[in-house]
Amino acid sequence: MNSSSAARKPFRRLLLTGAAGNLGRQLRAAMGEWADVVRVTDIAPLGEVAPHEEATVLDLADRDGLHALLEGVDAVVHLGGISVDAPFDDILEANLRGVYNLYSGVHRHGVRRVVFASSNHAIGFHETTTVLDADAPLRPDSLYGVSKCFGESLSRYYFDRFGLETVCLRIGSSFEEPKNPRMLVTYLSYRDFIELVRCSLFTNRVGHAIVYGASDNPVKWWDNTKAGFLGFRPQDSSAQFNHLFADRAPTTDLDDPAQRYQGGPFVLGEPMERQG
Ligand code: NAI
Ligand code: 15L
Repeated sequence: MNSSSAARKPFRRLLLTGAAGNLGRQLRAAMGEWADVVRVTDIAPLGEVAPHEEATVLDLADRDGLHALLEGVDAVVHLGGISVDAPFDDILEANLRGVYNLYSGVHRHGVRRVVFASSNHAIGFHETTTVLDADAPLRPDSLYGVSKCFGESLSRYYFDRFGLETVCLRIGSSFEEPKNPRMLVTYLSYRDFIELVRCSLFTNRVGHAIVYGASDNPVKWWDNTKAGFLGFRPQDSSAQFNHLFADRAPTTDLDDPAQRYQGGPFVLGEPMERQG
């Protein structure tokens, strides 16, 4: 092997949306190992831009702007959008219009694959006493969860109609550490998150896949057997954080909806409208 072929990275150009966010910031360095050029975009400032990065501040609701970013891209990691429950009009622009703009551009520019950050809130109204796999019916727990169901359905349509591949990541709770007892079940370490994205980008032929994003935690609500072809093997576990909640052990008070359902406190919200 000569030195130029040894230096070649697997992808020529990747696009990362939501690059200024919590998980986007974790992924940027890793993506630099995977692609010669990483286009990073967000509505928020993108901070220091590495030599391999091309940075654009953009609202996902700007269809023409987003389409321009998709030209010449091999694959997209779509993390951008509102990441908690919010008024309908905000969800509409960032998560519904945003994901439509993405897929219309991906199709137009012949991009081969999308890794879509869905969420456990797409299935949050399933009970905590059940274990779900990729075929579990959607049961969103919030307008936010509904927007993730829309993204999953839209990606399914683009796969069935055009063969455009997507891996939908139903991410649990990916933070530095669990913030409450529920997250001992839903915790996904940053290292495991990066590995899940890597598997989703590098596996040959994924079709349209649903995979749950959780570390190898002691208690599990999700079974990834049907996504086994991705080869995702979490390395971390929330067990190391048990001591944080020693005085607040997870309970299963089925009279409390926030404990009865997997979505936790999200199930107690109500559809919101923007004031003024
Ligand atoms: P985050 O809120 O930190 O990052 C989302 C990013 O999207 C932000 O930087 C924000 O500025 C950007 N954004 C919002 N509206 C936008 C718009 N209209 N146009 C362009 N950019 C916009 O969230 P985080 O934790 O990084 O999550 C990333 C993705 O993963 C999100 O889609 C979230 O729904 C999903 N997810 C995250 C989980 C977690 O535990 N971190 C759990 C489940 C899903
Ligand atoms: C999500 O979808 C959110 O983006 C994140 O902020 C957490 O709330 C997470 O789910 C969770 O369920 O803990």
